[in-house]
Amino acid sequence: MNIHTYEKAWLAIAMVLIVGFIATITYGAVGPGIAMIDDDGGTIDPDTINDDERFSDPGVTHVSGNEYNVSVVAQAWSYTPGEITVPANSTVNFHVTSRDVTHSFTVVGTNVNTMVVPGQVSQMTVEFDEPGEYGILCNEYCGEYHHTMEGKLNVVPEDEFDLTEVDTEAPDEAQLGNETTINATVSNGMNYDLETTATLEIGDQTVEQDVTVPGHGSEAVAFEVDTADLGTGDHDWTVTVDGYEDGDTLTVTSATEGGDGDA
Ligand SMILES: [Cu+2]
Repeated sequence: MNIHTYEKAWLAIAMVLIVGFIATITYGAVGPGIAMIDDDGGTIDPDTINDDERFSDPGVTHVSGNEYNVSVVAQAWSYTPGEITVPANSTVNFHVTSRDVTHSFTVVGTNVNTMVVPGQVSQMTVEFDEPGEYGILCNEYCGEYHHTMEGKLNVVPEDEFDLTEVDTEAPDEAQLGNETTINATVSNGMNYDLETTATLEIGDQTVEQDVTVPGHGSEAVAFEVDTADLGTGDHDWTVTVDGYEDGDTLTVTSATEGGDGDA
């Protein structure tokens, strides 16, 4: 059979186009890591999210090395936590679920964009190389204030990142001459030990205590304060650990006023 040269040329071009179209569609479907929501992340009862260990305390947890888990709960019309901070050069596994209706979890300027369906846990893994700030928003219309549903993702330089927290507990009042205790709890969200120093500043006194906090744990630090050194009056105090601080005011009353009131 004799095929005309132009006919052959057009057949060849048509074949190239067909193969090209199939290739671009295949790349678009699997190349950029786009996936349909499925039950990989597991299911969850939306009514008992607060009791579920994955979401009872949503936020950032250190897995190991430069890998972190971030759990997020979406609800009309906010995300919990509203602000997420992770270090640069990290691999982040997001787990997101909804408390009420269908939302989305979209990190603007990245390819993080998933539907968030009540009863399902959406899961994505993303690498963040450079520090930066990203907006988070909801792409699924979810009610009257849908347009206000937003969050923030901060990718900070590695040396500015940690998961240290400090909480304190102390009496508001003490009687002059008595000892009182200011208790601090230092928690460490990383999975290795944190060796650091807790510093109490009260009046013109500074007391330091070295503390080693186990990975994913917390450690109590007790500061004994002698009120005789402070004198009566209000004394502001702070406990500082690695730039994090918590504090309050201690009122020292004279032995005759206040106190038990049975003078
Ligand atoms: Cu929404």
